Amino acid sequence: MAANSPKSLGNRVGSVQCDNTTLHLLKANDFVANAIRERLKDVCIINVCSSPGSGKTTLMQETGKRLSSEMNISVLVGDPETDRDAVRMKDAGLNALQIVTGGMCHIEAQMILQALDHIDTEGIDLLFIENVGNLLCPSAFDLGEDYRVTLLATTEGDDKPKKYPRMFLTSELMLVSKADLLPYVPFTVENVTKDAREVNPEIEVLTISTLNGEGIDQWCDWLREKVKEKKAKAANK
Ligand SMILES: Nc1nc2c(ncn2[C@@H]2O[C@H](COP(=O)(O)OP(=O)(O)O)[C@@H](O)[C@H]2O)c(=O)[nH]1
Ligand SMILES: [Mg+2]
Repeated sequence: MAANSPKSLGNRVGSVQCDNTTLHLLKANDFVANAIRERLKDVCIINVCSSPGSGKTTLMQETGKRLSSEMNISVLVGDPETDRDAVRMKDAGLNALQIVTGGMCHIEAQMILQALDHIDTEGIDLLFIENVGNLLCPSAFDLGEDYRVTLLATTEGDDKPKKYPRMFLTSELMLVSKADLLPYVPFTVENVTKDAREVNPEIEVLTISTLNGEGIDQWCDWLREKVKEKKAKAANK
């Protein structure tokens, strides 16, 4: 860090640009991520990210209810401790395996590769990876996914895409979740979409609520399309 660290600034508000010392670790991660892609050539892999509590597990449960009859879905879910989310998803009829990261704030590709040895990958159409709740660290780790989907709940404030730009820059889709709460919170979908697109002009945006069903049909259609595309791509190779 530069000599004029925050301490030397006294109590003044400021910002310090830190050197990135993790690049070599990420190269190793990317190598494993490519091995995952190679192994699951015809499986559509979706890395689902967000802060804790934005509604990832609830969305997986709802998606399972709607799509399990037409495709084979499995979920790998990461949390620092407990298997609570995997239990919730199994109760909803999904094949789910918990990855306990032992306190780590993100999932790394090697954790996915290890987990794959514990699930039957034969015939899977769609593999969800529910990442550890965190808008920062998971953004740096490629898990071999085809798409990264980031939820941002209306209760979190519409200023997050610019504060955590890498998460939104590396996501193909932003789901504005808990839309049922929009009448009660200071959050506008227009502002969050504008900020997210200034970070990543390509990002798609969908507004959803698992409570009242808003946007869930569109979300399921998006998934159907991506699964179809992945299978077509694998068949053409
Ligand atoms: N109002 C509202 N609450 C939701 C919605 N989706 C999830 N929740 C609630 O938000 C809390 C956190 O959800 P969860 O799925 O565990 O979030 P995760 O930590 O991102 O996996 C739970 O109490 C859910 O019932 C939604 O669409 N609307
Ligand atoms: Mg969860």
